[in-house]
Amino acid sequence: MYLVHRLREAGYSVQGFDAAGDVGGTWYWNRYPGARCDIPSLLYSYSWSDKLRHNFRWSEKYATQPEILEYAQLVADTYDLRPFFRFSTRVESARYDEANCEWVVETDAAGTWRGKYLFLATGCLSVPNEPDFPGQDSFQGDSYQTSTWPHEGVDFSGKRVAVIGTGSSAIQSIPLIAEQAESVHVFQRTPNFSLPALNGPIPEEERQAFEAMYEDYRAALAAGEPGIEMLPEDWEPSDEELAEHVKILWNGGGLVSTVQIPRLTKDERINAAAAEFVRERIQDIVDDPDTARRLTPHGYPIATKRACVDTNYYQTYNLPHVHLVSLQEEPLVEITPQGVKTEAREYPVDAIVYALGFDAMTGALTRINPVGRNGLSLQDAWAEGPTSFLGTTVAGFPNLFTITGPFSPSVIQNVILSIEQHVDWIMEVLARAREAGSATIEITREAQQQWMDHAADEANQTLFPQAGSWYMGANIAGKPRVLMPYVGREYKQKLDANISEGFPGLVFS
Ligand code: NA7
Repeated sequence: MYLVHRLREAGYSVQGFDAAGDVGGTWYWNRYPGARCDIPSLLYSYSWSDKLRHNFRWSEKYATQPEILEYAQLVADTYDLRPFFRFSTRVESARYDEANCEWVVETDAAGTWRGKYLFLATGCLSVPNEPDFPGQDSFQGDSYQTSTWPHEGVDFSGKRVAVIGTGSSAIQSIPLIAEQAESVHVFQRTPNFSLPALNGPIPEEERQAFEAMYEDYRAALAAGEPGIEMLPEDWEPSDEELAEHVKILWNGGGLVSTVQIPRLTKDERINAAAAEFVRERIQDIVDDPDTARRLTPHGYPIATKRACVDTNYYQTYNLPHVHLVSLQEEPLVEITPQGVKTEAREYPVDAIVYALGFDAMTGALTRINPVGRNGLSLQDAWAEGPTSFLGTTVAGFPNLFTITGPFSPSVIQNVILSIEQHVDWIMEVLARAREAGSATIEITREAQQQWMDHAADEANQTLFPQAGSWYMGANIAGKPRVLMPYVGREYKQKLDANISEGFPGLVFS
């Protein structure tokens, strides 16, 4: 929406397509009970519009899906953006017409379109990891996916429910499903670290304090700084100081991440202390020692799979009708007409909730599979793993830009911020092309390789590669293993330098 707004302001004609029935992206689709953002809502807002800021009042520290959707709708209404989109329209393919320097886009519901530029703003977590269990079609009860939840909601009252998966979506929804259901069986493949959200209404003084520092906050973001108070990167706490710091964060409902704990995903000692603290809390909270043991994550550093933020997740396992099944101890064999069968036994249920995650960061791009110069498709270009320059453009694909593409920090930082950074950079690039009268804009393979080498360098200084996470593409069979988010610290500075140095690496012709 921000891109369309900027393009229109700059006098371009623009046509948007979205498979969804309305604006909202992730917040349009993910309507499962408990769906929330795990970035504080005051920060999860566009910074480019004071009008929006003044016209919307976030009610809680972490916003619910309905409230974020409402915000997205307000953006569309305020800037009258809907007329620029064709909704319920899926882009099926895109091909670069070299002779005319244009992209040709085929849709399922709105025919074929041509445009000089193609922007893929298709989201990082938008293609569901579809369930593919033997026998699943034979199941006689109701099946749901968290990522494509029925708009009318689901009533689980009196139902025996199975939830498969224990990522963020499951961890948010299980406590609420358990409030309704007769019984819940959670099928867990890998235990996750989850941290208490301590969510609640935003206190008035906090709201005012944020307002008071807002201009400074924006200025900091514009300079590529975090805009919120942080410990210095070279913080070297003693073991005692570290333990105390982690405890304060936990008790204060602070999301444990590199924002609050410097070098959490780089320094083994710091990471181990934080991980151990959370493991101990799981033992404290969960009454049944065997359930606590199975819920306790081991074998990968904390925050190298995205840490979850929850309300009463571990506590829910103390309810007599909630049961944890470890698929490490009893692998899932099949879905039967009656329920879920593991190597140990069959669990009869009335409903199955699949919370299996997404083909993250690249899934939506490779499904459109744009075909660029010399007939090279994105799937072929990425056969060995994705590539990009700054996460915004790909060599061999002139005039194509990605918003929050691989090798940008989008899913590591606040994604709203990434979106703004990408759109702002793209608008600068387009202005330059317009000024020069260029028909094409294309990144060189050398510049792209330099960015990839730099991104790999940054990745290798972290603990992220130690986890089989969606960050690494490890959750999708056959997907190349590479850390897809850019984890360097000075991303905005790199975008700005590219602009101020006259777009090195980009060829305008
Ligand atoms: P996630 O975090 O990718 O979680 C998916 C869960 O589903 C995770 O526990 C997986 O186990 C599990 N999974 C996936 N495939 C299977 C199969 N075949 N069998 C059993 N279990 C399976 O997705 P979410 O939607 O919860 O959250 C995505 C992001 O949204 C989140 O990180 C936030 O950024 C917001 P695994 O760990 O792979 O063993």
